[in-house]
Amino acid sequence: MGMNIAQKIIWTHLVEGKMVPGTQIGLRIDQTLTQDSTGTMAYLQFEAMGVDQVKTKRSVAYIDHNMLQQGFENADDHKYIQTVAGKHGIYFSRPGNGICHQVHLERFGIPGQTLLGSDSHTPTGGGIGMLAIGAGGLDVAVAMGGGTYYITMPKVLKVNLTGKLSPFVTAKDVILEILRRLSVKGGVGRILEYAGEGVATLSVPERATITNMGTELGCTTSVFPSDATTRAFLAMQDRVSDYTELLADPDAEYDEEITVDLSSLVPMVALPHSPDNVRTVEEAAGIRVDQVAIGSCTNSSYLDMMRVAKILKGRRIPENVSLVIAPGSKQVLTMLAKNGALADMIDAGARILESGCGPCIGMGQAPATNAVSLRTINRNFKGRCGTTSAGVYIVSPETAAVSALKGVLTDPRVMADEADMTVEMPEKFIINDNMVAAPAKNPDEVEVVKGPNIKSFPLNTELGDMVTGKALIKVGDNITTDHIMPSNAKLLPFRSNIPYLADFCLTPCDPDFPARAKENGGGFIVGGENYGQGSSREHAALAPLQLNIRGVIAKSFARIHKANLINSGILPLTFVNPADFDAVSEMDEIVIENAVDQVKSGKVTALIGSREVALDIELTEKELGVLLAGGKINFIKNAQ
Ligand code: MIC
Ligand code: SF4
Repeated sequence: MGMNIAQKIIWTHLVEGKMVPGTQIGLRIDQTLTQDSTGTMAYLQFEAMGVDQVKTKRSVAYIDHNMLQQGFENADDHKYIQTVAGKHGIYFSRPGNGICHQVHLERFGIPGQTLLGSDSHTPTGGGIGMLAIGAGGLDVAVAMGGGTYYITMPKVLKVNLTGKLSPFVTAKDVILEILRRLSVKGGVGRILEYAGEGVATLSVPERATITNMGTELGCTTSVFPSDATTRAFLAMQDRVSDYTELLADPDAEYDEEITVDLSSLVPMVALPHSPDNVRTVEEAAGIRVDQVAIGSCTNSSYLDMMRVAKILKGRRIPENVSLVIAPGSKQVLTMLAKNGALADMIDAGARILESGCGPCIGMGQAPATNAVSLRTINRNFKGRCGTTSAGVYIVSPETAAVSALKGVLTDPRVMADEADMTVEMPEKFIINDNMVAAPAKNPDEVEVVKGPNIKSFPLNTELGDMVTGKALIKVGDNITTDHIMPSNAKLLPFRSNIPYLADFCLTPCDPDFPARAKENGGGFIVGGENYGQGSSREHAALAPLQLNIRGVIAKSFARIHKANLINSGILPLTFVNPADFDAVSEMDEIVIENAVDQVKSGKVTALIGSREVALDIELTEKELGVLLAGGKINFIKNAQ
């Protein structure tokens, strides 16, 4: 029987297990990436493992998130990452070089290879046929040390693309349509593999937009074939030698299949406050727009920026709209500067930001009170932009640019006759890697610099037989990591300081949670479906650990967050009967007796208040070992 692309890459990297969905597999990791907001923790953990030089084919440390430097903290973190990278064989992409996913696609990604990144949008690499997976920093640290990466073998969902996109309908609209159909938890336990005649009509940046935002479906990753279009893209990057063809076999089988007809799609928008709250732009048109932000790892490629420039050229942004644009990489920015497109943007009234995540993660450009902000980003969780009362709408760059000009949310097809949208990909991109520092030739001479804001991370202890505590908070469905460990310009500088961050844990849900957790000496969190969706930040597990959280009892978990809880030794328990969730009240006493044996058996009975409640704990063999040891660091230490 033939194989699909996901199976082919898994098969060539399989270290342990069989490719049976739902069972544990171990993968060899070729490449890793980190960014600064998760990177400091990943490198502290890497250092704790005592490995001298990375064992991967290529590891890159990017600085792209914590770019505002209002104090010494971010700058200190950059220095730490630069020195630790240089010492251990890791390439260092300097601040200003661009957003990790965009730069990795341009300069480092290789079809057919595996990439593990400490950022949930690592699947961007699927746009050139990589098996690119987001994970917590500790898992990435282990992979840098040559360790196997364990996951549950996902199902492969074939997304059959037919037809061709119409003018002003974009890759962003494709993924918004899929989110509309499948929801933010529709991808859990799945890899989305794109196939069909429509694939050839999409360029690499367009494919990367789709795989990037596949993350919002909760899937393990998304992947496109590596074909003539991929080859041409790599040639433009002077990297044709990195190309290998990677196609599904004609008789490949898939676990599931959906079809998306590109020809019938129209511009789409995700309304506040969830990426799956999708409507057509036509349905939502007319909403007043205060701010428009174009950029982020989803939509900041040369192609995106050129289309925006074409729309803006010779026109003017009205005075009640603020338009900010952040090109995704130094390469993109340089190209725009040289071909005049940047001048067209500036001329129209756009504010140009440096190449980085910027507004997407609330690092500046927080909108005004009650403002409407149109953004080309991938997630619009409440408060993520820095202003809780603002409504963030997710759209394509075309919809964003046209709406910026009109001052209201507008279907970009109204400009079909006015703007010529033909954008040719360049024959060669401008290549200048002078913002990437190669690892040190003499690692022994590199001194790793740690500023005063870098604090050690909390460590759990091995699982005891009696686990008790109160239900300190009860939250609803789809709680994001932005709720659990908020990120914004005020908090991101403390990503290396868990004790400080812990005081903000779950505060968007309940400002008193950290104080209550401290007063009670820790306890449990109770959640609904898809608890922990969103980011890969392990801070969403480490901050609860700092507050002595022993377990999270939820209806279901998002993949990366569950792995991060396990890595921190926190029990991820699920209700056997979801109705039991309703019966739990905040401050109920929870008692799990005989915890070690119960956890080993996968079935846990807990006394919650006065009721016995049946819980599941679904763990692979490896995860069980990690949890019993009190987290991955302890597990690794015990094995040494
Ligand atoms: C995000 O988009 O939420 C982030 C910030 O890039 C995170 C990483 C982080 O929290 O540092 C992600 O997607 O993993
Ligand atoms: Fe950066 Fe936003 Fe992409 Fe996260 S989603 S990596 S914050 S641009």
